[in-house]
Amino acid sequence: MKLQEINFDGLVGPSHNYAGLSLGNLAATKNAGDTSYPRAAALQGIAKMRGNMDAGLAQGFLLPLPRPNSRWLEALAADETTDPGLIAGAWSASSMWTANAATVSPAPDTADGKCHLTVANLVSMPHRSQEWPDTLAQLKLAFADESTFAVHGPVPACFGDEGAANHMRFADEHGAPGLEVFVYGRSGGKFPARQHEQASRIVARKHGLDPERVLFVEQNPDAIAAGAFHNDVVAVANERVLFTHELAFADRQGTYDAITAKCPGAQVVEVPADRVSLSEAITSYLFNAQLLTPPSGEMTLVVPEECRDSVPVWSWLQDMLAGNGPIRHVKVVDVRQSMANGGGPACLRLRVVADPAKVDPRFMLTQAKAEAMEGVISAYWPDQIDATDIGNEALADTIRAARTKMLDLLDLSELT
Ligand code: SUG
Repeated sequence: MKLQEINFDGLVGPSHNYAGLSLGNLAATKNAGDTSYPRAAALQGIAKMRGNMDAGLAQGFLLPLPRPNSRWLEALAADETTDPGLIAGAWSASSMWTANAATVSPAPDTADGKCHLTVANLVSMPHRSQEWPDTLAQLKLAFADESTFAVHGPVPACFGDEGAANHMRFADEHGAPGLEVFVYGRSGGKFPARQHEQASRIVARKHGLDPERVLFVEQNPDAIAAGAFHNDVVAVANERVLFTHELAFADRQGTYDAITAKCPGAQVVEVPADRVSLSEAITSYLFNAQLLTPPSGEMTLVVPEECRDSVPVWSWLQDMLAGNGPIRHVKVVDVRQSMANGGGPACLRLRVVADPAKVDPRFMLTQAKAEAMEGVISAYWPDQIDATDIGNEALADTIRAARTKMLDLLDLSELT
């Protein structure tokens, strides 16, 4: 059995819109009320997936959830007097950011030798708290092989859990036993700390991780206050490499020391604050990059276009490439529609280390399937959504019909 890293990207849903629902996510609040372009957004996402497949990497996807979410509107007893922010929540396409779908512990790390996934409860943001039941249904389908996978329900709602966005894994190679690092925030700052320490500890216990190969690390409160609402906005790991902003963790040196003690050979690529400020890191999403090992073995950082637009970030990246560090290539992708809601290349994917043959093939991407999906998107995804369109019944029908067409194409109508 060959374990590989498979990236499951969230297909951007036909209801993609900018409603400014996430306090502490500066891009989302800044762009509140702007016109969104769901068709372009979904095509940008597919292009990113295609690029990673071209590089020889295994690629999967997860589908948009039913939106507007009638079950959620019913639970809110929504009517014409209801706060528009709540109605917009029912329309949110936020499940596209699959880094928040679940936390994943690959088989080499767990006591029973299965790959464990715990769906994230996402309780910190009302519009995201409605995601988990439909996400769980999808995970149970994609990872139905019970001899390989164990899919868990969410941790208790009193502890916010935002999934893999606050989880890093270090290993000599993806299929080897790893060190799992859970990053949590402490509340009390001006923005919500979305990952609770207890949620991380519960996930680690449920997954049967060896306490000797787990770390719980606090996020720097200054990073949360600057807009790093998830740790993956300021740090990303791949195999033995940690690519991080200097100010990502509350105890910078203590965190690096603990990682290198438990994962000898770990390398820290740190970007100093005097080269790239926290604010520049958050606007450019330098760290919300995919750090990938293609078959060539040359580690590649997949960054959003916004990094090339930033003089300090681009110049730091050029200096990094000119040196002899472990990250050998930088690839730029256009995910501007997602970025405007605070979701970069890394937010859009959930990493699962597993044998691709054990995954339900309906969730695995091929170039031919990508082309067919692009056809459905081009024909049925709305071109644009203005703030005033949210709540419009005719548009709701268009959105539902578009999703149904995609489920039909992929033979996944049981997700209706
Ligand atoms: O939860 N944005 C998402 C972005 C998630 C990014 N994910 C990671 N960093 N892994 C969020 O804040 C905006 C939706 C709106 O405002 O309409 C939103 O939910």
